Amino acid sequence: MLKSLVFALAILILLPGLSIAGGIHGKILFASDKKQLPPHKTGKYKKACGPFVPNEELMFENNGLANVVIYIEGEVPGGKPKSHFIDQKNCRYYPHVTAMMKGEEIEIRSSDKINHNIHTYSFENDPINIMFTPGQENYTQVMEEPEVVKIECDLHFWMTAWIVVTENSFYNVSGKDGTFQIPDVPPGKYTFTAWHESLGSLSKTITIDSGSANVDFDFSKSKPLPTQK
Ligand SMILES: [Cu+2]
Repeated sequence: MLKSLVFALAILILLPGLSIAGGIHGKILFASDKKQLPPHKTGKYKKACGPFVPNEELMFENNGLANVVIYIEGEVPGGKPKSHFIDQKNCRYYPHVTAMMKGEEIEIRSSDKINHNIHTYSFENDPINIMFTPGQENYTQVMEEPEVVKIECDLHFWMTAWIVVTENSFYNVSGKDGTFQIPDVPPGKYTFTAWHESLGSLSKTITIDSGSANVDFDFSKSKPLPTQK
């Protein structure tokens, strides 16, 4: 009885590890003497938004960099379609960075009781420029082409977000501590790119076999890019 219980527990503990077999996992490193960026002051909007809103352009902790999109370059068959949304909440766009595959839909929502605007700067995809009033219906758009798209709110200068549209379904965004995983990558040789909004891109060629591979990207020496739109 005890033996089978221990066995069952061991399986449960091992299962999360099994889920990334054939994929990659790793950490986006950012060892820097830079300080965290100070929050934005909301000025005349402080009643509706609170006095400060976090600056999400460069977020790191314990040498790990958040909000980095890691993806495979080129067409790769397989993977499952995913759903995506951006909410306008507490005078920020949440999430700040979205990765999605071409042909997938993004749903724009607003949870706030004040007006916002969602204005995309895109070249390959249809632009979005919509005013959101409280309680307004969600808006959904298919992102057809691979591209990095910046989003701004024309009413609140500090509100920015990014959508990275990829060519395949093998992507993810690094968490607060810089870690990420991309499960179930079919065996093959791939170029993996890690993209950050203010530090640019790093790429690595990696061969994936049936096991899982660890891949780290180090942005510690990357210089901030000129402001993009
Ligand atoms: Cu706004």
